[in-house]
Parts: sequence; C-alpha cells; structure tokens
Amino acid sequence: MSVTRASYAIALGSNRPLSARLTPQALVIAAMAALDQLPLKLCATSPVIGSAPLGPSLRRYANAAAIVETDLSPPALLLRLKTLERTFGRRSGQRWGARTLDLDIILWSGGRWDQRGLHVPHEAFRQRAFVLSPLASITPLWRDPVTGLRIRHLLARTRQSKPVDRIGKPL
Ligand code: A4P
Ligand code: MG
Repeated sequence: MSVTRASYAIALGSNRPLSARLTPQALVIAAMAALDQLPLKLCATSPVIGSAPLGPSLRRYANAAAIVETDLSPPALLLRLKTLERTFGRRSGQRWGARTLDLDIILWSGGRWDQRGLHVPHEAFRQRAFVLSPLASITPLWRDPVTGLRIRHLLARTRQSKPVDRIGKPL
C-alpha cells in the first residue's frame, strides 16, 4: 500500500558493535546514509548522541533521529527498516537486548497508525530523552498528535520530573 507523500520521524539506536571499526556510533551514521538508498528522501539527520541504557542491556547506546519523506505507508516503511536492520547485523533475540541497529518509526505526518505490530506515534517516545533530544535538534516544532505537544515541549518535560500517565499526559 502506498500513501500520498508523507513525512516520518525515525529513531536510530545501537549498542553493540559489528566489528572493531563499526562501533555503535559508526553504525548509526552508516544507517542514516543507508536510509538514503531506500525509496525515500532523507530530509534531515541529527547529531549522534551517547545515552545510558534504559532496560536490561548494560552497554551504552548511540542514538540519533532522521526525517524522511516517502510514498510508503507506515507498514511498508517498517518492512524496509526491518530489512535494513538485518543488513546491519541485527539478529532477533531478547527484547531490549543489545543490538547493532534499531530503527523505530516515531511519528508520521498522517497522525496515528494503530494495528497489530505497528503503533505510530511510538508508544514510549514521550518519556525518552534519547529519542526526543536528537529529534528536537531537527524538528522541534512537530506536534505529537496524541498529546498535542511539540517535540521541544516533550523534551523539556523529560527534564522535569512531573508524573505522567502511560502515554505521557500529565496526571
Ligand atoms: N513496533 C510497533 N510499533 C513500532 C514502531 N512505531 N516502530 C513493533 C518500530 N517498530 C514498532 O521491535 C519489536 C516490534 O515492535 C517490531 O517487530 C514492530 O512490529 P524490535 O525493534 O524488533 O525490538 P525492540 O527494539 O527490542 O523492542 P521495542 O519495544 O521496539 O523497544 P524500543 O522501544 O525500541 O526500546 N536505551 C537507550 N539509551 N537507547 C535506546 O535506543 N532502546 C531500547 C529499545 C531500550 N533501551 C534503550 C534504547
Ligand atoms: Mg525497536
């Protein structure tokens, strides 16, 4: 299925090297370049940041974000991203386990997409500075269609410690 041209925000993460040269940071940089080989236009890429691991994996992550434009629907784009993850040595394993490359769809210009196996906006992004900080450097004004808040506002909230519910609405 294709949609009329849409914008997507993609989060990139890596915390396992593929070789001595292909460190997590190098993998994220290479993956951003590889996005340009897909049937899409790479509009913006963020700097790569280092971040402390959330979850069971002990290794630090390299994280970044990219904005792309494409006619691909959310599930069609996800398929392409999963293929790219495998090209970069991603093997299926423990959820949240160390990985050479993780590509998540965070937002798309069509608003919400909810089906089995794909939820856009990404369900956890509002609480994650390692997603919001790179994203804010390239698209600070994009509004989350669920809370109505801009990326830069969501990022600012992660620096306060106000309680929020599961989707990030203030309690
Ligand atoms: N899926 C549903 N919605 C989406 C979406 N919007 N984008 C499904 C991408 N995938 C989506 O993902 C599992 C399944 O989620 C997919 O098959 C897809 O159908 P996965 O990438 O195979 O596995 P995962 O990444 O281990 O699980 P998950 O739930 O995506 O974890 P997250 O949210 O990606 O978190 N700490 C730091 N500092 N930096 C990180 O990048 N990442 C994680 C993983 C944990 N801790 C981290 C980081
Ligand atoms: Mg993932």
